Amino acid sequence: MKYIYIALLFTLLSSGASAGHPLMDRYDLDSDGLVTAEELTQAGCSVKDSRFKAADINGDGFLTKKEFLKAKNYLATSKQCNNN
Ligand SMILES: [Ca+2]
Ligand SMILES: [Ca+2]
Repeated sequence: MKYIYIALLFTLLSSGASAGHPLMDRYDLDSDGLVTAEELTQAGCSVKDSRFKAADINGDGFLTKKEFLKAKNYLATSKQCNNN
């Protein structure tokens, strides 16, 4: 049993991507560690383009965990996302 936990922990640590924040896990649908506007839409959020762009600090079209968590209060609120 112990080995299963160790193996699981190792898998989580080595995959690295979305391991970390429950909100990231919810919206990072493909678990690549980045949240796109498309993923937010698929997760049930209505995301205004301007808001996503404001959140995407380096303008690469993806939100890193840092960018996403900074912007979550205006990007992924219960008002905008119907899955909360
Ligand atoms: Ca993703
Ligand atoms: Ca970005």
